[in-house]
Amino acid sequence: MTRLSRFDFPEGFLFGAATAAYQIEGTSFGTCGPSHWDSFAATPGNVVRAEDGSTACDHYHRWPEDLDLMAAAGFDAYRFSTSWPRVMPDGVTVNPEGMDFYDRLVDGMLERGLRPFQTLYHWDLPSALADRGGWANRDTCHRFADYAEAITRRLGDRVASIATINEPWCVAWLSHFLGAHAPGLRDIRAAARAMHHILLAHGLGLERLRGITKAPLGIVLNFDHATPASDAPEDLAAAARQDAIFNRWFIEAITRQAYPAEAMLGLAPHLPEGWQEDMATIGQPLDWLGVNYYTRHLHAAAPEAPWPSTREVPGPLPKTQMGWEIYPEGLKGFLLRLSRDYTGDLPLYVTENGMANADTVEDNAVTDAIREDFLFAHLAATREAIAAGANVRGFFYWSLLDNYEWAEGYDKRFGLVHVDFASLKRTPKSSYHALARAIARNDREADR
Ligand code: IFM
Repeated sequence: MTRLSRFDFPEGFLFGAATAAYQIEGTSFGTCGPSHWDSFAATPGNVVRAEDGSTACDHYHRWPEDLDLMAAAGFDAYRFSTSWPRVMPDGVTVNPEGMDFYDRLVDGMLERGLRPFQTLYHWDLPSALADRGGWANRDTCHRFADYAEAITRRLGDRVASIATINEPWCVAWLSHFLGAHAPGLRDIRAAARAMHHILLAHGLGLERLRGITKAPLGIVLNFDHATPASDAPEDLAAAARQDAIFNRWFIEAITRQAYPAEAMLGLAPHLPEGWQEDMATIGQPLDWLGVNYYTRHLHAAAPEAPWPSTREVPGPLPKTQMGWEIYPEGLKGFLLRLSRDYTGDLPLYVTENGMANADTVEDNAVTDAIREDFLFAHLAATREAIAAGANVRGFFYWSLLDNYEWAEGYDKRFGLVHVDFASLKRTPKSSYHALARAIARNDREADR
């Protein structure tokens, strides 16, 4: 496979890696408040071995080493998230220790020439707000705007970019309808409310931040190619329903101030009263859009099941440790579809793309050739999308480090850098070195 380099991308294209607070920091350090992920993980059956984020990668103490790894690889930017319960342990009251931590972290990035790409909400909802109904409760949207304002008043003069929410589909559907993530509900009414409220939180957050920071503001959506399991009309319709729920709901609300009819068929009866009046807030202009892409799924009709009456069918392609099919064409497809149908010239960033693999350390090294192939195939897909007209400005690999993979605990390794969760030792994998060579600005750097 051809291995692209920095010079195959437009001038100024940013290469980075991404992480999220709960997955790496260690919530037992630095007076971080409890979040719904702590209680979800403590409930038997939710998370592999009931693992949680209390230690994670101990990035709270080891961040200088982690940022050094980013800088040594030649990355331009680091996508991280700030933890709401660290900044406001009870969801509303500012914790100076939490603020100071992010202050040091952002300064640490700038000292190393890394542009800070901040995400405000990457799933760690303070327990105090979860207790009051979490994302099913409209009030949480206003509390989010307060948190967004407080942290931005502290960091907004230095961060290069702010995303309000990471992957609203996961926050809402995966967590309130499929029950796979905190709070683990399987309730269509709560799901419909969360589908709307998470977008309202985004809109209220944007409103608050305009004027207090010059950082470009956006949101990070995830997309999963909905492939019909067959050419049968019922399967085509099933895939279209899944596409509407997963891939169209959020982007259409943001860019068209409307929800797709195929999804409204099941969700409209459960939306909060007066939802229409929020659509202008939700659809405020963005400065950029983040695109997270991993895989595709095959969908078939399941007429015996309640709406959306679909089931997943295993696909034939090679799979990652997550069991996700490797399908780089989907990334190119989404970048072009988004540009064509929704975003036009708005800057797009691939804010997450990566794979889990059962990596092991041998002789102090990790060879993950399969991840190298995955990475370069998705970089090639990104470049093809750019050549076909998509305005893509950067690519962030998920993740810098092996980390807490939510309901999968620490089993699934997505990192460019291996983490031994007993000793917390970091070992850069061959994919880290391959990417560092690809993005080196000159030969001397490449030889490092
Ligand atoms: O680990 C997650 C991340 O938190 C959000 N996007 C997908 C990743 C892999 O599942």
